[in-house]
Amino acid sequence: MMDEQKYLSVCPHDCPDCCSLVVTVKEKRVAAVDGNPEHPYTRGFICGKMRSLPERIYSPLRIKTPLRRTGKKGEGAFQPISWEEALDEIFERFSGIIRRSGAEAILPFSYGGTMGLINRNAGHPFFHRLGASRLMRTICSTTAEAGWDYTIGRGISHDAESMTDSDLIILWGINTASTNVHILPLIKEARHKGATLIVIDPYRNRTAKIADIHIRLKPGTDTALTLGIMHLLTRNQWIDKDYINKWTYGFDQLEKKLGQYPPERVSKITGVPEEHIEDLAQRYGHARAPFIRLGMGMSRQSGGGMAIRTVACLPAIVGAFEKRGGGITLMTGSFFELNMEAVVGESLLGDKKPRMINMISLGHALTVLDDPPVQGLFVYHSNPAAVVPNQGLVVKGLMREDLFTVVHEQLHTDTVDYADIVLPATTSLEHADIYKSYGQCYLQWAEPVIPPVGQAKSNRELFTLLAGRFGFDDPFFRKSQDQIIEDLLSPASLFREGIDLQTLKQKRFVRLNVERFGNPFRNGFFTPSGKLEFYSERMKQDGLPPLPEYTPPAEVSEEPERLKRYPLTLMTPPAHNFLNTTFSSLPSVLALEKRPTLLIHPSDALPREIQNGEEVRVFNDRGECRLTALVSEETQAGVVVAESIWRPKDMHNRCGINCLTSEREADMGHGPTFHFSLVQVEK
Ligand SMILES: Nc1nc2c(c(=O)[nH]1)N[C@H]1C(S)=C(S)[C@@H](COP(=O)(O)OP(=O)(O)OC[C@H]3O[C@@H](n4cnc5c(=O)[nH]c(N)nc54)[C@H](O)[C@@H]3O)O[C@H]1N2
Ligand SMILES: Nc1nc2c(c(=O)[nH]1)N[C@H]1C(S)=C(S)[C@@H](COP(=O)(O)OP(=O)(O)OC[C@H]3O[C@@H](n4cnc5c(=O)[nH]c(N)nc54)[C@H](O)[C@@H]3O)O[C@H]1N2
Ligand SMILES: [Mo]
Repeated sequence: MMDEQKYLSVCPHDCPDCCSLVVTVKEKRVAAVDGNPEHPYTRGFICGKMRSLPERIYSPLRIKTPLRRTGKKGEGAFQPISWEEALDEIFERFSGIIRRSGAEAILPFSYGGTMGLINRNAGHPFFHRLGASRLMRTICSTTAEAGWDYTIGRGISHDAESMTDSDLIILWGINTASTNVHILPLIKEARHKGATLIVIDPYRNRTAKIADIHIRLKPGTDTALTLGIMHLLTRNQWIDKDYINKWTYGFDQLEKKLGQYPPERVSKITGVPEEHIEDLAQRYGHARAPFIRLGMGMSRQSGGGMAIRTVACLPAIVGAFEKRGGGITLMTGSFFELNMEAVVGESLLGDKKPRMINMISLGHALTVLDDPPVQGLFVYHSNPAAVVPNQGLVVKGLMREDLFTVVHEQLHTDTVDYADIVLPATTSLEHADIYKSYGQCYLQWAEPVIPPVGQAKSNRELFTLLAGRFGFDDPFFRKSQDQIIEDLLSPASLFREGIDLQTLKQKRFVRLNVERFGNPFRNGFFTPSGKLEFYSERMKQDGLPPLPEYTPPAEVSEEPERLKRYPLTLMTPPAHNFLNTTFSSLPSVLALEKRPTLLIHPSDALPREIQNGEEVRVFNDRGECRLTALVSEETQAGVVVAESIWRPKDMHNRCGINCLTSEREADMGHGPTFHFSLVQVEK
């Protein structure tokens, strides 16, 4: 009989679902990965991407030994070296840089390859101790979090599982059918009981296709749409006065503003017909328990923080926060109440106050920044050559002969091509870790199910070795894995009551004590006033408008002339079969995703004589991409959509989609504006 065993694990990828996995191992090799049927949120199924994990683990692109560059930067030619040699070289080169220019000339760069708390953060203590420049990790959620925090006070949301009892579900700026599929069974359950599903999105994404109603607004106009809904709710008195009086702050000031947002004006701004705005307000105002699942989409706009904040205000107007099945979810991460210092090690900074560098400005940091210029770059679990905006500038920086670049990776990515030293990384099935989630309420633990492939080492092993090589003898670097977990779990927390190291290791997943249908704000909000803040004094202090207020997309308003050269708005939301760039090099996945495409409306294609299936040039001042046109009414006139992120090396001239996006920061939280770039399209 073939030796076949099943083990539990956890999906490590950057996705709110954080699935519990059942892994089949045959003769020490991973043969299959499935969803755990015992896990209430995973419900026995996983996305297609994760099914291809075995193909990824044993991919011919897998990095199995440390490597030293032999060819030119960007060529991707390397020769194997030993771990000893690699660590020695990193020590020598970094020490030289520190002697010449100080430790701030070294920049760590990491993001979301793994969500495991131990490995994700494993480099932080090392770089803090070194005194390296600090990376502001803004590329994904900080803008949304900032908008939410000003309004609600803390990253706590309703448990998404409670939407099964809602009669009106709104998926707002979120492509659930692709980006967080485990919401679908919850929606199905609610619809079975009669709920209506509304999707609010500039294009007809996979999720809009299964909705009852699709509201197709112009990108970056959610604040105006929401204020228009509020205008109608208050004008028609479809509001919950008692709730507003008891649990909100600044309603009078808000109400005065709402006069500026009648349906006629809102329709002009958003492109949504007046009768659709009226219908939306009517449904929201009359629903028994309306539930909003808010995504990241609108936060990737210049007014993204304000948009998130404004939508977060909406449930308070109708008192939806306290209705069973009603409410709103953005993120659930704060429920876990972990002591992140246990992994992050800020204490190791001591008196040092190294400069902060925003990751979305990596191009600028590598080419313009001075005093000192960045001379050492250490990339781990991220693929900056592909995922960071203004790719042209990023690559210019990575090509610098005087930049010493180390990349710790599982597969040979675009970023690896620019490395001086490459280090092999384990996958989640080869190392242990603890996982929280940003979309559900289960804490999970995973042990390795196979030995490391080749000479791969986990992030934690790598940085423990490096700390040793640099002679850092702080007790922090000698903590055992169990000690780290106990430290993480150390703060007293009602949500985590009864969850300790033993229960976690034994049960593998434990639900937090978050009441499934409860109102997490029943004792108030986490703002200075203890209420939901329509008016925010903190925003005023931070130089932002204290009340919800629409501002047009910055790329247009700052230079209206730009529209003449680049009349189309490009959005770059995630592709169904990729996870950022992870999985985008696997043959089976590429066969499904086919080719990099550009969705373009017939009214924009026609005057440009663009036929369906033709190659087009998409360009602006920052760069140019070649994509295959999909002429379709699934997008609106004036808006083109490139589902992303394809590997730049699979594209013309190695120009990935981020050749077109900008380093511009959104209004709050220093996050990117991936879904608004003005472009021109030509045959
Ligand atoms: N298949 C797949 N799943 C993923 C990922 C992936 O790459 N592929 N990435 C993962 C990661 S890291 C994240 S952060 C999440 C992100 O997943 P989501 O929260 O879904 O966020 P986005 O995909 O950025 O955008 C969602 C939708 O917002 C729309 N949108 C863009 N601009 C606006 C706007 O101004 N207003 C409104 N209302 N909508 C707008 C886009 O068209 C898109 O359909 O997904 C995770 N899951
Ligand atoms: N145009 C555009 N750009 C975007 C977005 C968009 O919507 N549009 N989305 C943005 C978002 S939301 C995000 S979160 C970022 C994501 O940006 P990244 O976090 O850079 O995501 P990935 O491209 O998936 O790259 C992660 C890499 O980590 C590696 N990896 C995985 N696990 C480990 C590990 O344990 N150790 C090490 N050393 N390596 C590991 C994987 O092989 C992979 O190459 O991209 C952003 N970029
Ligand atoms: Mo993300």
